[in-house]
Amino acid sequence: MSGGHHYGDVVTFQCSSGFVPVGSSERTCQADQTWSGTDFSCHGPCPGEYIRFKGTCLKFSDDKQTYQGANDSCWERGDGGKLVVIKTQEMNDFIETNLRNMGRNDSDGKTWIGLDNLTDHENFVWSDGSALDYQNWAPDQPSIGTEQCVEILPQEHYKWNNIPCNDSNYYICQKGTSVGSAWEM
Ligand SMILES: [Ca+2]
Repeated sequence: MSGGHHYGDVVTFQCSSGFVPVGSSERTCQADQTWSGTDFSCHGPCPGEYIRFKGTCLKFSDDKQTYQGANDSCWERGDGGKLVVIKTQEMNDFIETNLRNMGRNDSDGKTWIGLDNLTDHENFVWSDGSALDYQNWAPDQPSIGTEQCVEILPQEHYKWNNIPCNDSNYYICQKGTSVGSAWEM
């Protein structure tokens, strides 16, 4: 445990003005020498049409594109964004809620996520290069064959399906934010 803290010590954190706190602002040194709660960090504002999810920013497209077109759109018009990487059930639920609120609740609302096997033909890999750990496939997916890109199916309880990459879908871009200092009080 850093900083010479002892069992029972409590530390509180805060962010500089203009930065958004993520994680536990109060953490207690526990008997096993770990801190309670989750890592605390401070994040800058989300740009333009992006909305915040924890320490990251998401943008739900208004238009439909091929998988490659969606990638290009996130990068160029999103000023360096990528197709979304979904690592937790909590993030998957957040995306589902937003799609529902936008009325994307049937097969017209199919939405690309940043998952494909275009580079590694054996495995689906996220757009940030990370491996597929959390998964939310629809029944019998991913199907075998040439369906190399992954979409959310609103009509299948928002679960995932691999599909040919030249289909035209809505898409979700993701950007990180600037990270500010967390001040220990
Ligand atoms: Ca499929």
